Amino acid sequence: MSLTRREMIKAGLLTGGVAALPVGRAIATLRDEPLDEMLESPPVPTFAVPLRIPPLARPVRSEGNTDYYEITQRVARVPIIPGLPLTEIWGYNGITPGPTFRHVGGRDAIVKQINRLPVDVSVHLHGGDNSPEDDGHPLDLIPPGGSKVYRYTEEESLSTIWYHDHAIHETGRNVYMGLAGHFFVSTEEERALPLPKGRFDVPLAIQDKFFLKDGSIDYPYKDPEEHEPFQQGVFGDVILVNGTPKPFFRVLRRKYRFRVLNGSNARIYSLALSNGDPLTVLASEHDFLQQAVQTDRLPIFPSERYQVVIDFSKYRVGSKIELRNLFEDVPGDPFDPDKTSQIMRFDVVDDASDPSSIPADLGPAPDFTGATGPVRKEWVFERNGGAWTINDKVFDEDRFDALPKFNVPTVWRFVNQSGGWYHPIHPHAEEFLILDRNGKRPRPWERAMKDVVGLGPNEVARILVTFHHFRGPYVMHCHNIEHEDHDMMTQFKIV
Ligand SMILES: [Cu+2]
Repeated sequence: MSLTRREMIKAGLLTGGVAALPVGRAIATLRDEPLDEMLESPPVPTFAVPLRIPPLARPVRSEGNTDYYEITQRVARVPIIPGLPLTEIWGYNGITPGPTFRHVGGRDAIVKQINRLPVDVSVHLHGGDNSPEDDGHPLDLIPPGGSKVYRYTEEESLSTIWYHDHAIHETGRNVYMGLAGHFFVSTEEERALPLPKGRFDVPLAIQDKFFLKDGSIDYPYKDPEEHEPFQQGVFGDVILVNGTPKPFFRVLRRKYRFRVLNGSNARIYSLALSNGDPLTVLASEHDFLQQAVQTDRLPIFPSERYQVVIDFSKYRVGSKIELRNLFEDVPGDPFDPDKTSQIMRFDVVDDASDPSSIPADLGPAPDFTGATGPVRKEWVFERNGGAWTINDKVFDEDRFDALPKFNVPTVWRFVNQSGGWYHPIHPHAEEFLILDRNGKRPRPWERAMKDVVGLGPNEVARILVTFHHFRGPYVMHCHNIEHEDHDMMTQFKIV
């Protein structure tokens, strides 16, 4: 009888005592995963489908300071690729991305999640101020036919967050099948700013998937019987924005604010406009930057979010500007970069007046209280004897690897020692400031509160975090979801 991966981890067979792989382009060691020989989506027309904007989540009722929602997770068949049959997705309310929450900070949201899917699920509000019971722990599963009520007591702070599945060892497949949605938290101060609002404040979830000729999404398994996903990360050769493949979006000659989410399992993007003009970044995941920052390339790792403004008043009616991906070499990605270099196109269709503007000073200066304190914990991310490890260990639900103190500013150090691999690291429970990367200041658009830090090859980053919402157990993991599903995940307990 052969042991399953889960049983091997339980038996300790995948931890410790194994020689580390030689440092270098670790991709060469993963040739047992010949994705490129197996997978190729049918041709997908480029810029032929209009961008879909997910509908807003509407409360079923509101009482006092609380909004009540109900979401049903179910199988649906939806048109995705023109010319192909309908595609089966797993969606919140049967759509992907799910409904967008535009939540007023300071109010409570109570969300009943009903599971009508054939699999266990867990819902994580990524970047929310969640108690341990409401955080969507990977083992806090809702079985098929079951439901769970999540209570979100969001403090009044600007947040561009998202909700997605987090079921143990199946998160990659569940998100790839469609279980993801936007969740924005606004503040009174933000609502008073003259930034683009309403239909000019547009969510963009960028994802990549693989499709079969019958229209279905095929989440590839290395070992279908064991539901063993590919360890390197699952990519796709079709880029989707809000569930629409390489869409076009008709814009007016004015400013638009985009909430960009990299909702891909493993793909890193470097966003750029085809005409070379810069993108204006307003905010990280949790805060405005002190001042807007212009960049002609915006790298965005899985699960990172940025608020970006593009001013289309600079372009004549009839202009077509592509949003491109210049990140060509994600380790483990088997696809021709030509297939994944176009994301979407903006078609400038008409004149418009533009009452919006970007204030010269947007956000407060970051609070570095506690930044000079000692490093309280070092976390080393490695590929270790064929397993993804944190401090030489894989996930164990019965183990806590750190006990940070409640409400005490804490410095953690993240070390990527896994050769050529990238790891977007996400501690649950609290946003943080990146203090430095390899001893240098973080990138200009990273200088506000974040909840993911993208570690490049051999990169070392220090973060400053003050856990101040709830005490209790939380997970931290790599947000390359197949790395996470292969147990590059740890637990800490806030005490
Ligand atoms: Cu990783």
